[in-house]
Amino acid sequence: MSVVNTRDRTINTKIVYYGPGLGGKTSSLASVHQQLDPTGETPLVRLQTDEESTLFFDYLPLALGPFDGYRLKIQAFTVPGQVKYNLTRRYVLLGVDAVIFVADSSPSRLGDNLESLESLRGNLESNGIDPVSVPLVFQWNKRDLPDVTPIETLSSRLNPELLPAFPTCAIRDLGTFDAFVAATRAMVDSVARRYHLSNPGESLGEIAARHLSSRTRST
Ligand SMILES: Nc1nc2c(ncn2[C@@H]2O[C@H](COP(=O)(O)OP(=O)(O)OP(=O)(O)O)[C@@H](O)[C@H]2O)c(=O)[nH]1
Ligand SMILES: [Mg+2]
Repeated sequence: MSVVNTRDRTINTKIVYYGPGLGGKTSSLASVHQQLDPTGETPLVRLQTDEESTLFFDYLPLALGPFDGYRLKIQAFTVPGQVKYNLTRRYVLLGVDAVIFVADSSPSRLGDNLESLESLRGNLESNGIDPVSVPLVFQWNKRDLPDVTPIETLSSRLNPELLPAFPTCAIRDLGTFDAFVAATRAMVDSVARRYHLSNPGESLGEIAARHLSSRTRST
């Protein structure tokens, strides 16, 4: 759950990458990190990996602003996608403010994507969070593979509500940053509504999205 510190005007938030094992969550966060911080000033922390798979989580802290008098801190995490690590996933989801669901576009993984999305809803509910209240953004990852599930199919099976969705190729930095900006925008708007932080004209989410985008243009 986000915390707004009105004394030092800091908004603390948490974004979690969720999705089936080996779908590209770690690669997506690494891609965003690479685009925001090419020199690696703030390292991406990878807690325990086994070959490629995440066994605990990855973690990247980000600080933005000040804008409209506020500093925005984002803690970005990935969960381990392997089915057996559900308790860890539930733990990493504690206090989440927005989720980026990384779906694997390989046709053979459609069922795993569906199962993972179901587990996301179940884990949020177990943590006392109404899944509908958490901003959700989709990545249709691995679009570079020769054989992929059509986007219309992914969309109708996983995203019938037509939430923001981005075709991505995490290993080539395609689409990952746009997905992260969309999640940040929706998250900051949602936090602003919850804490009654208003801004005349442009929404705080829009301003945060603009600040994020300018971070990559200037580097
Ligand atoms: N072709 C292709 N391969 C990708 C893409 N994104 C990730 N991969 C590869 O898929 C494998 C798994 O990627 P990870 O980012 O580790 O996947 P993950 O979702 O973090 O996996 P877990 O930690 O087990 O949940 C790696 O070999 C990546 O290089 C992509 O867009 N295209
Ligand atoms: Mg991983």
